Amino acid sequence: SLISSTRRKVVVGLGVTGLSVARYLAAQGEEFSVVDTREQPPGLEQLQAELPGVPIMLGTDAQEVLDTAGELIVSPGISPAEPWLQQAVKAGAKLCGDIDLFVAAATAPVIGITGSNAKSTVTEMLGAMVKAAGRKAAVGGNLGVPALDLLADDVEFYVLELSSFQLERAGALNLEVATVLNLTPDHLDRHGSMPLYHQAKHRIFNGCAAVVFNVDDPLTIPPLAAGRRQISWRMGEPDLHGFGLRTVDGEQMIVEGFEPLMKASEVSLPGSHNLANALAALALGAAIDLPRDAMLSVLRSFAGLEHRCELVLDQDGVRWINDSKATNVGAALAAINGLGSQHRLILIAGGRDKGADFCALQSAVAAHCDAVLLIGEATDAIAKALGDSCEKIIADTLEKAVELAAARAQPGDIVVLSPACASFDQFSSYTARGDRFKQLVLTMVAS
Ligand code: UMA
Ligand code: ADP
Repeated sequence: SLISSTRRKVVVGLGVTGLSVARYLAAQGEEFSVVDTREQPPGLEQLQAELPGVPIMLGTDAQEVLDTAGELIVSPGISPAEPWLQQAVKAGAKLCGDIDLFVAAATAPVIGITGSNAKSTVTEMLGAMVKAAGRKAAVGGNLGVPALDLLADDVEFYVLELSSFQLERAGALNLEVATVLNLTPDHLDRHGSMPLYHQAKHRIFNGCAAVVFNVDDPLTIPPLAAGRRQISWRMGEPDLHGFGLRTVDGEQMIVEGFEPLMKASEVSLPGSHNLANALAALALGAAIDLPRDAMLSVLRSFAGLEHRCELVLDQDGVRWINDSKATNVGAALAAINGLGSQHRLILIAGGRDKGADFCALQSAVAAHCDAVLLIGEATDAIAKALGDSCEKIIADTLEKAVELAAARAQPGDIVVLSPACASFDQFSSYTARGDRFKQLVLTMVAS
């Protein structure tokens, strides 16, 4: 409208995203200002050094700037439901996110990947597949490099991990390929309910050309897929043109329709949850017509990401595994079921509760865990939810948990940090938590 075109753009929230938005707007020659509710937001010094002329307002006195803005480009860290944002929207400002600016500027096809878990793993797998096919991929978004910092003329495919926070404020993204990998409860403290969380995730499908989904999981299937290219996968015999698993001559094979592609046992990453990830990556690669050989070679060699079921130490028959990235119940369940089918587990869990239902852990813990060592704020909630399904030990800190686990572990056991919680009660991030775990194991346990 006339009003919004004469009003200013305002970057709301600095941090990694706000900085990338500021850089992009400055490169476009746009006038804009930056606001952040924090007095010392991350990225402040960098912004002042890189773009010295940009007006910055910190703290709580920015309401007038917000109310008179044309467009608010809001960081994923801030809920659009904040009253001060809603007031600005009522006063005439349009609200969007960095991904809206990104898709408007990108000239190569964009593949968007969301889900409660496995986003980073599948995003990196698909990126590696594009590269193995000899094509130039730019990989980032919610993981690694923020989307707008990826923009470059020579990119052939953008592979983006997208979070529910990024999607809830996005308009029609018109992606080349979009997928929701899986949907289990997470971030309910922010989204309020599963239906609202589901709705935020499914915004990824708005206007997309092709969809990839798990036929067995209704929560991954877009309601209005007609007219779009559809490629499905499932952890079992697939649809005629989908990807899945079939037993051929006694051997479990990854297949496309009826055609065997490779042995499932050749997939480099451990656990059945990673077979699901392999199938999703294949379906995404097929949606952009990548050559099959390139995709399969990546599945055979992919090294996996740090902090996701990462082997730290294998000593005296005990394996120590860092799965600090398991910040919700669904991810912890994947680790317990995936690793527990072959080994007795000592599980280290707990941290900041995001409003999760820990009862969902009960049967898997009862089946696979010798003991659960509890740390952090969620200790009581998890202990209560687990009931008498296994031995629970209150460890409070990660250090104490490692000490207790070392005293208890027997040859053949796996000690796994798979917290089912956010890290922010005791650590600055899940990476800091995982790094600390590895350091403790390597100093207190390794000989
Ligand atoms: N905040 C304020 N006031 C503000 C702005 C932010 O208080 O004005 C606080 C909020 O509590 C918010 C926190 O700061 O939760 C984080 O915001 P930030 O400015 O530090 O965020 P960025 O640095 O821009 O990082 C964001 C993503 N963070 C979130 O979505 C919370 C990063 O994902 C992402 O990598 C980055 O953009 C680049 O795209 C992190 C994440 O935890 C890794 N994502 C969640 C997840 O994966 O589960 C969704
Ligand atoms: P995201 O980016 O969605 O957080 P990651 O690939 O970083 O996903 O993995 C996050 C957590 O989820 C890790 O603890 C990992 O072990 C677990 N995980 C990996 N694949 C799956 C899956 N298919 N289902 C459930 N959990 C998974």
